[in-house]
Amino acid sequence: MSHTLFIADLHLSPTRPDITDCFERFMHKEAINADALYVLGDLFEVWIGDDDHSPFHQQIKAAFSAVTEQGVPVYFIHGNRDFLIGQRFAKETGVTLLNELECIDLYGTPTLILHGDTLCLEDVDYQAFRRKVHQPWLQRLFLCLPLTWRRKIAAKMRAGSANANQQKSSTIMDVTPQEVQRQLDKAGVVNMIHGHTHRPHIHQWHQHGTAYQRIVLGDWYQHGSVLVCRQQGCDLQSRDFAN
Ligand code: OKV
Ligand code: MN
Repeated sequence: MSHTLFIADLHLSPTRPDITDCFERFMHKEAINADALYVLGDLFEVWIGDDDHSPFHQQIKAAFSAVTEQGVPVYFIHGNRDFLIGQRFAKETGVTLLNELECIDLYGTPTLILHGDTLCLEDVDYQAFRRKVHQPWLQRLFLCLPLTWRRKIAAKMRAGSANANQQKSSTIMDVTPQEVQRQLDKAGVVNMIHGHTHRPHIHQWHQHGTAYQRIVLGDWYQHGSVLVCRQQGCDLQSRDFAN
């Protein structure tokens, strides 16, 4: 019983070798020594199907295989970008896919883990987009298309969304506090870990005399961001790209 690692929002892509290098270093040097690794979504900037076997994807998958083959359990929750990661990816890497909301036992502390996009109810455009692309029939249809078509459709969708996001205020992009409380109360726990908002912080508050904690993971845009949890508690840390 040593420590458990959490990461999210790496947004890995072939255009950012600095992030990829930092991630590979993290996997080979750190994840290998952990009790478990949880990836809470948006590992990839783009995911259009497990059949996309580009050299870049093979390289990232190899990093996961190396860790799982050493006996370290690796768990993955979908983000809003890589929600199409499927059982084929899981089989190729040894990673276990989890549901969008899970309650885990973190050294005796029940903890709710999720990507975090489902907490941002004020971003109504995104919630509508999510409902659409999470329809199983639409996903099956999309995955039947040739990879070249899927690449084109995905690029068009990303270009459209980059435009829309420039207009949105920071409150709209953050979590809805009432939804955080509702999810915790529904699960009957007082601890939550998520990513998505790119605002790393350990929030603590009281409600009706009960102490609550919500840990937000950071993104990997300017440095790596890692949550290290032990029996005694959790620590939000960063990792330099240059090393
Ligand atoms: C991921 C986001 C693009 C946000 C398309 C059905 C449909 C899946 C898809 C295509 C796009 C993921 C898979 C991507 C996230 C965007 C733009 C905005 C806000 C269909 C199922 F509808 F075409 F049939 N996609 N890609 N966005 O490029 O990775 O999260 S993506
Ligand atoms: Mn996200």
